[in-house]
Amino acid sequence: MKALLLIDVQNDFVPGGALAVSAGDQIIPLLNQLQPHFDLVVATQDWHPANHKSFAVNHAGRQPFEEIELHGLAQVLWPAHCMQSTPGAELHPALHTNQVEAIFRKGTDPEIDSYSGFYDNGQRKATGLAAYLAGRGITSVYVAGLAADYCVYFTAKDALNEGFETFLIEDATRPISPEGFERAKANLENLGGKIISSAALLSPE
Ligand code: VGL
Ligand code: ZN
Repeated sequence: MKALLLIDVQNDFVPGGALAVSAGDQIIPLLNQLQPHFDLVVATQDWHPANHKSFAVNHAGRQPFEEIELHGLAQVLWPAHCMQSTPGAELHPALHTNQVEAIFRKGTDPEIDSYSGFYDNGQRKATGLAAYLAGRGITSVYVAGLAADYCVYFTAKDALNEGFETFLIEDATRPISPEGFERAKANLENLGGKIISSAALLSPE
């Protein structure tokens, strides 16, 4: 059984949003087209409290995109984004959600960031996504959404660790940094992940 994971397709990650990914909105029609090809569709939602420590504004004298150490982990400081119950945190209105059976929220603990849909960045707490997928009989996971070099990448990495056959749909994602995405793809392939194009799923065999 195959699951499509739609990662953080939220208003703040598209042009005009607080942490806009260049052309991030352009993948949404493809995400909609892909959904009927899967047994299960799940979404994640970055969902931060206003005092989240990944926000530069919560560190005196720090600017967005600086890197610090936070409780022993490297942390990029971000512009405040995806704050709980704000319009920026909502799933993008163009994303079809009728087939989305569950939404996993992450990044709720103010002390630790959470790029992956499976675990926080310190792998301390699980979101329950792995158990949910296993419970639904899923053996293959296809990852798409935003951003390619952060939440999509870390979700795919954890999916591999959790024993799922893992695919990253390269044209159904967009990166914050293109160089970062090139490194991420190479890492995933080294770990046994597969980088594919949506054409492999959409065109009849
Ligand atoms: C993300 C940075 C901070 C993402 C979330 O969805 O890729 N990136 N929070
Ligand atoms: Zn975030």
